[in-house]
Amino acid sequence: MSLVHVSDEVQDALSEGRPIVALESTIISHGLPRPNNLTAARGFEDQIRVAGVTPATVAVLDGVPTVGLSDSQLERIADEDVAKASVRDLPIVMGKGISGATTVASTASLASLVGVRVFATGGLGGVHRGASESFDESADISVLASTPITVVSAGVKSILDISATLERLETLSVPVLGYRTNIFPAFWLSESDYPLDWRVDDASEVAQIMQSRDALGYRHGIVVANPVPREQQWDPTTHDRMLEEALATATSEGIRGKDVTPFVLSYIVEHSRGESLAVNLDLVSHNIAVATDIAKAWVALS
Ligand code: PSU
Ligand code: MN
Repeated sequence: MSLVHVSDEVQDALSEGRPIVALESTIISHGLPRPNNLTAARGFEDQIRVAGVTPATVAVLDGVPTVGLSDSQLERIADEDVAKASVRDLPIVMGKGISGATTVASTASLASLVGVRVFATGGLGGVHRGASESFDESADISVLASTPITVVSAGVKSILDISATLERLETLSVPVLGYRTNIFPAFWLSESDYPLDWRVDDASEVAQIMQSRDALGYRHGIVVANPVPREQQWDPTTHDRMLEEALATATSEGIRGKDVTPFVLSYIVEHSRGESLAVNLDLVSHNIAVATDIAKAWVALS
Protein backbone atom coordinates (compact mmCIF):
# COMPACT_ATOMS: atom_id res chain seq x y z
CA MET A 1 0.00 0.00 0.00
CA SER A 2 1.30 3.44 -0.84
CA LEU A 3 1.70 6.09 1.80
CA VAL A 4 -1.16 8.21 0.53
CA HIS A 5 -4.50 6.68 -0.41
CA VAL A 6 -5.89 8.15 -3.63
CA SER A 7 -9.58 7.51 -4.38
CA ASP A 8 -10.44 5.66 -7.60
CA GLU A 9 -12.14 8.77 -8.97
CA VAL A 10 -9.03 10.91 -8.44
CA GLN A 11 -6.67 8.14 -9.57
CA ASP A 12 -8.58 7.75 -12.85
CA ALA A 13 -8.47 11.49 -13.48
CA LEU A 14 -4.72 11.54 -12.76
CA SER A 15 -4.01 8.58 -15.05
CA GLU A 16 -6.12 10.00 -17.87
CA GLY A 17 -4.73 13.53 -17.49
CA ARG A 18 -8.10 15.06 -16.68
CA PRO A 19 -8.46 18.28 -14.62
CA ILE A 20 -8.53 18.00 -10.82
CA VAL A 21 -9.06 20.56 -8.07
CA ALA A 22 -7.96 19.81 -4.49
CA LEU A 23 -9.96 21.02 -1.48
CA GLU A 24 -8.84 21.31 2.13
CA SER A 25 -10.79 19.81 5.05
CA THR A 26 -9.93 22.14 7.97
CA ILE A 27 -12.42 24.57 6.49
CA ILE A 28 -15.01 21.77 7.01
CA SER A 29 -13.97 20.69 10.51
CA HIS A 30 -12.82 23.98 12.03
CA GLY A 31 -13.72 26.81 9.65
CA LEU A 32 -17.47 26.41 9.21
CA PRO A 33 -20.16 25.67 11.83
CA ARG A 34 -22.15 22.43 11.88
CA PRO A 35 -24.37 21.49 10.12
CA ASN A 36 -23.64 24.03 7.34
CA ASN A 37 -20.17 22.52 7.05
CA LEU A 38 -21.31 19.20 5.59
CA THR A 39 -23.75 20.85 3.18
CA ALA A 40 -20.97 23.22 2.13
CA ALA A 41 -18.41 20.43 1.69
CA ARG A 42 -20.79 18.53 -0.59
CA GLY A 43 -21.67 21.73 -2.43
CA PHE A 44 -18.00 22.49 -3.13
CA GLU A 45 -17.50 19.03 -4.64
CA ASP A 46 -20.70 19.24 -6.68
CA GLN A 47 -19.69 22.59 -8.11
CA ILE A 48 -16.38 21.11 -9.25
CA ARG A 49 -18.07 18.08 -10.86
CA VAL A 50 -20.62 20.26 -12.64
CA ALA A 51 -17.67 22.15 -14.17
CA GLY A 52 -16.41 18.84 -15.56
CA VAL A 53 -13.51 18.65 -13.10
CA THR A 54 -12.70 16.01 -10.47
CA PRO A 55 -12.78 17.17 -6.83
CA ALA A 56 -10.07 15.89 -4.49
CA THR A 57 -10.88 16.71 -0.88
CA VAL A 58 -7.92 15.84 1.35
CA ALA A 59 -7.92 14.53 4.95
CA VAL A 60 -6.31 11.91 7.17
CA LEU A 61 -8.68 9.07 8.07
CA ASP A 62 -7.68 6.66 10.84
CA GLY A 63 -4.05 7.46 10.16
CA VAL A 64 -4.26 7.26 6.35
CA PRO A 65 -3.66 10.45 4.35
CA THR A 66 -6.39 10.40 1.72
CA VAL A 67 -6.79 12.39 -1.49
CA GLY A 68 -10.40 12.18 -2.70
CA LEU A 69 -13.01 11.44 -0.02
CA SER A 70 -16.17 9.36 -0.32
CA ASP A 71 -19.39 10.92 0.91
CA SER A 72 -19.23 8.97 4.19
CA GLN A 73 -15.64 10.13 4.69
CA LEU A 74 -16.73 13.75 4.13
CA GLU A 75 -19.43 13.15 6.73
CA ARG A 76 -16.85 11.93 9.25
CA ILE A 77 -14.73 15.05 8.83
CA ALA A 78 -17.80 17.25 9.23
CA ASP A 79 -19.32 15.42 12.22
CA GLU A 80 -16.45 13.99 14.28
CA ASP A 81 -14.11 16.07 16.43
CA VAL A 82 -11.04 15.46 14.29
CA ALA A 83 -7.67 17.12 14.88
CA LYS A 84 -6.58 20.13 12.85
CA ALA A 85 -3.55 18.73 11.04
CA SER A 86 -1.02 21.01 9.42
CA VAL A 87 2.16 19.56 7.91
CA ARG A 88 3.94 19.05 11.21
CA ASP A 89 0.95 17.12 12.57
CA LEU A 90 0.76 14.68 9.63
CA PRO A 91 3.34 12.17 10.93
CA ILE A 92 1.72 12.34 14.35
CA VAL A 93 -1.86 11.62 13.30
CA MET A 94 -0.54 8.93 10.95
CA GLY A 95 1.60 7.34 13.66
CA LYS A 96 -1.25 7.39 16.14
CA GLY A 97 -3.72 6.09 13.57
CA ILE A 98 -6.18 8.90 14.18
CA SER A 99 -8.08 11.25 11.87
CA GLY A 100 -7.19 14.83 11.02
CA ALA A 101 -8.49 17.61 8.83
CA THR A 102 -5.85 19.13 6.58
CA THR A 103 -5.00 22.85 6.46
CA VAL A 104 -3.91 24.72 3.35
CA ALA A 105 -0.31 23.67 4.11
CA SER A 106 -0.95 19.94 4.53
CA THR A 107 -3.55 19.80 1.76
CA ALA A 108 -1.12 21.45 -0.64
CA SER A 109 1.60 19.07 0.46
CA LEU A 110 -0.42 15.84 0.08
CA ALA A 111 -2.20 16.88 -3.11
CA SER A 112 1.07 17.89 -4.71
CA LEU A 113 2.69 14.63 -3.64
CA VAL A 114 0.22 12.66 -5.77
CA GLY A 115 0.38 15.08 -8.72
CA VAL A 116 -2.58 17.42 -8.21
CA ARG A 117 -1.62 20.92 -9.41
CA VAL A 118 -4.56 23.18 -8.54
CA PHE A 119 -6.24 23.82 -5.19
CA ALA A 120 -9.20 25.99 -4.15
CA THR A 121 -9.69 27.32 -0.63
CA GLY A 122 -11.26 30.26 1.20
CA GLY A 123 -8.38 32.19 2.65
CA LEU A 124 -4.73 31.37 3.25
CA GLY A 125 -3.20 31.38 6.69
CA GLY A 126 -0.59 34.10 7.12
CA VAL A 127 1.30 36.31 9.51
CA HIS A 128 -0.79 37.19 12.56
CA ARG A 129 -1.00 40.69 13.96
CA GLY A 130 1.60 41.09 16.68
CA ALA A 131 3.73 38.35 15.10
CA SER A 132 6.92 40.31 15.77
CA GLU A 133 6.37 39.29 19.39
CA SER A 134 4.24 36.15 19.17
CA PHE A 135 6.05 34.65 16.14
CA ASP A 136 2.62 33.43 14.98
CA GLU A 137 2.96 32.84 11.25
CA SER A 138 0.96 30.11 9.53
CA ALA A 139 2.90 27.20 8.07
CA ASP A 140 0.71 27.78 4.99
CA ILE A 141 3.21 30.43 3.94
CA SER A 142 6.45 28.49 4.31
CA VAL A 143 4.99 25.27 2.90
CA LEU A 144 3.90 27.12 -0.25
CA ALA A 145 7.52 28.15 -0.72
CA SER A 146 8.40 24.55 -1.55
CA THR A 147 5.18 23.00 -2.87
CA PRO A 148 4.40 23.36 -6.59
CA ILE A 149 0.65 23.84 -6.44
CA THR A 150 -1.52 26.76 -7.49
CA VAL A 151 -3.83 27.90 -4.69
CA VAL A 152 -6.86 30.05 -5.45
CA SER A 153 -7.88 32.06 -2.37
CA ALA A 154 -9.67 35.30 -1.53
CA GLY A 155 -6.42 36.58 -0.07
CA VAL A 156 -5.99 36.36 3.67
CA LYS A 157 -8.38 37.32 6.41
CA SER A 158 -8.15 40.81 7.76
CA ILE A 159 -7.65 39.23 11.20
CA LEU A 160 -4.07 38.76 9.98
CA ASP A 161 -1.30 41.26 9.27
CA ILE A 162 -1.86 41.43 5.51
CA SER A 163 1.15 43.62 4.82
CA ALA A 164 3.53 41.28 6.68
CA THR A 165 1.98 38.25 4.96
CA LEU A 166 2.64 39.77 1.53
CA GLU A 167 6.21 40.60 2.55
CA ARG A 168 6.82 37.01 3.67
CA LEU A 169 5.44 35.64 0.40
CA GLU A 170 7.83 37.94 -1.45
CA THR A 171 10.82 36.83 0.64
CA LEU A 172 9.93 33.18 0.06
CA SER A 173 9.61 33.79 -3.69
CA VAL A 174 5.96 32.75 -3.91
CA PRO A 175 4.29 34.56 -6.84
CA VAL A 176 1.02 36.33 -5.98
CA LEU A 177 -1.29 36.99 -8.93
CA GLY A 178 -4.33 39.23 -8.66
CA TYR A 179 -7.12 37.54 -10.60
CA ARG A 180 -8.76 40.37 -12.55
CA THR A 181 -7.65 42.75 -9.79
CA ASN A 182 -4.67 44.97 -8.97
CA ILE A 183 -5.38 44.89 -5.25
CA PHE A 184 -4.93 42.03 -2.79
CA PRO A 185 -8.35 40.99 -1.47
CA ALA A 186 -9.14 40.66 2.25
CA PHE A 187 -11.30 37.53 2.40
CA TRP A 188 -14.76 38.89 3.40
CA LEU A 189 -13.85 42.20 1.73
CA SER A 190 -13.04 42.59 -1.96
CA GLU A 191 -10.05 44.82 -1.31
CA SER A 192 -7.35 45.31 1.27
CA ASP A 193 -5.13 48.40 1.42
CA TYR A 194 -2.39 46.58 -0.50
CA PRO A 195 -1.77 46.78 -4.26
CA LEU A 196 -0.26 43.79 -6.08
CA ASP A 197 2.65 43.77 -8.50
CA TRP A 198 0.97 41.40 -10.95
CA ARG A 199 -2.45 40.83 -12.35
CA VAL A 200 -3.80 38.09 -14.65
CA ASP A 201 -7.03 38.24 -16.59
CA ASP A 202 -7.73 34.64 -17.45
CA ALA A 203 -7.02 31.07 -16.48
CA SER A 204 -4.78 30.31 -19.45
CA GLU A 205 -2.40 33.05 -18.29
CA VAL A 206 -2.09 31.27 -14.95
CA ALA A 207 -1.41 27.96 -16.73
CA GLN A 208 1.36 29.64 -18.76
CA ILE A 209 2.93 30.96 -15.58
CA MET A 210 2.75 27.48 -14.01
CA GLN A 211 4.46 26.04 -17.07
CA SER A 212 7.22 28.67 -16.92
CA ARG A 213 7.78 27.95 -13.24
CA ASP A 214 8.10 24.23 -14.02
CA ALA A 215 10.46 24.97 -16.89
CA LEU A 216 12.76 26.80 -14.48
CA GLY A 217 12.71 23.76 -12.22
CA TYR A 218 11.29 25.85 -9.37
CA ARG A 219 9.08 24.21 -6.79
CA HIS A 220 7.27 27.22 -5.40
CA GLY A 221 3.52 27.38 -5.14
CA ILE A 222 1.57 30.14 -6.85
CA VAL A 223 -1.06 32.19 -5.03
CA VAL A 224 -3.99 33.34 -7.16
CA ALA A 225 -5.80 36.07 -5.25
CA ASN A 226 -9.44 36.18 -6.29
CA PRO A 227 -11.67 38.81 -4.66
CA VAL A 228 -15.29 38.17 -3.73
CA PRO A 229 -17.35 40.47 -6.01
CA ARG A 230 -17.90 43.84 -4.36
CA GLU A 231 -21.68 43.45 -4.28
CA GLN A 232 -21.26 40.28 -2.25
CA GLN A 233 -18.68 41.52 0.24
CA TRP A 234 -19.41 41.95 3.95
CA ASP A 235 -20.31 45.43 5.14
CA PRO A 236 -16.89 46.93 5.98
CA THR A 237 -18.05 48.78 9.12
CA THR A 238 -19.62 45.68 10.67
CA HIS A 239 -16.59 43.71 9.56
CA ASP A 240 -14.11 46.04 11.28
CA ARG A 241 -16.08 46.14 14.53
CA MET A 242 -16.55 42.37 14.65
CA LEU A 243 -12.88 41.78 13.98
CA GLU A 244 -11.67 44.02 16.80
CA GLU A 245 -14.07 42.25 19.15
CA ALA A 246 -12.94 38.76 18.09
CA LEU A 247 -9.25 39.57 18.38
CA ALA A 248 -9.66 41.24 21.77
CA THR A 249 -11.59 38.20 23.05
CA ALA A 250 -8.95 35.79 21.75
CA THR A 251 -6.26 37.77 23.58
CA SER A 252 -8.19 38.07 26.81
CA GLU A 253 -9.00 34.34 26.79
CA GLY A 254 -5.36 33.48 26.18
CA ILE A 255 -5.98 31.56 22.93
CA ARG A 256 -2.68 30.42 21.40
CA GLY A 257 -1.05 28.47 18.57
CA LYS A 258 -3.23 26.55 16.18
CA ASP A 259 -6.38 27.40 18.16
CA VAL A 260 -6.20 31.08 17.20
CA THR A 261 -7.59 30.87 13.65
CA PRO A 262 -10.53 28.51 14.50
CA PHE A 263 -11.38 30.57 17.61
CA VAL A 264 -11.52 33.87 15.77
CA LEU A 265 -13.47 32.38 12.86
CA SER A 266 -16.12 30.78 15.05
CA TYR A 267 -16.40 33.90 17.21
CA ILE A 268 -17.12 35.94 14.10
CA VAL A 269 -19.62 33.41 12.74
CA GLU A 270 -21.49 33.31 16.07
CA HIS A 271 -21.63 37.07 16.50
CA SER A 272 -22.42 38.18 12.96
CA ARG A 273 -25.84 36.52 12.61
CA GLY A 274 -24.87 34.54 9.57
CA GLU A 275 -23.60 37.50 7.54
CA SER A 276 -19.94 36.51 7.58
CA LEU A 277 -20.85 32.89 6.91
CA ALA A 278 -22.80 33.74 3.76
CA VAL A 279 -19.87 35.76 2.43
CA ASN A 280 -17.45 32.97 3.37
CA LEU A 281 -19.48 30.42 1.36
CA ASP A 282 -19.80 32.80 -1.61
CA LEU A 283 -16.09 33.50 -1.78
CA VAL A 284 -15.14 29.81 -1.68
CA SER A 285 -17.53 29.21 -4.53
CA HIS A 286 -15.95 32.01 -6.56
CA ASN A 287 -12.53 30.52 -5.86
CA ILE A 288 -13.71 27.09 -7.01
CA ALA A 289 -14.98 28.60 -10.26
CA VAL A 290 -11.56 30.12 -10.97
CA ALA A 291 -9.71 26.97 -9.86
CA THR A 292 -11.72 24.73 -12.20
CA ASP A 293 -10.91 27.09 -15.09
CA ILE A 294 -7.22 26.97 -14.21
CA ALA A 295 -7.25 23.17 -13.88
CA LYS A 296 -8.78 22.90 -17.36
CA ALA A 297 -6.36 25.43 -18.83
CA TRP A 298 -3.47 23.50 -17.25
CA VAL A 299 -4.60 20.23 -18.82
CA ALA A 300 -5.09 21.93 -22.17
CA LEU A 301 -1.53 23.26 -22.05
CA SER A 302 0.23 20.11 -20.86
N1 PSU B 1 -9.39 30.18 6.01
C1 PSU B 1 -10.73 29.95 6.12
N2 PSU B 1 -11.17 28.95 6.88
C2 PSU B 1 -10.29 28.13 7.51
C3 PSU B 1 -8.88 28.37 7.38
C4 PSU B 1 -8.49 29.40 6.62
O1 PSU B 1 -11.53 30.64 5.52
O2 PSU B 1 -10.74 27.22 8.17
C5 PSU B 1 -7.92 27.36 7.92
C6 PSU B 1 -7.14 26.81 6.72
O3 PSU B 1 -7.16 25.42 6.81
C7 PSU B 1 -5.75 27.36 6.93
C8 PSU B 1 -5.69 27.36 8.43
O4 PSU B 1 -4.76 26.57 6.34
O5 PSU B 1 -6.96 27.87 8.81
C9 PSU B 1 -4.57 28.21 8.96
O6 PSU B 1 -4.40 27.94 10.31
P1 PSU B 1 -3.09 28.49 11.07
O7 PSU B 1 -3.27 29.97 11.07
O8 PSU B 1 -3.15 27.88 12.44
O9 PSU B 1 -1.93 28.01 10.27
MN1 MN C 1 -0.55 30.02 13.98
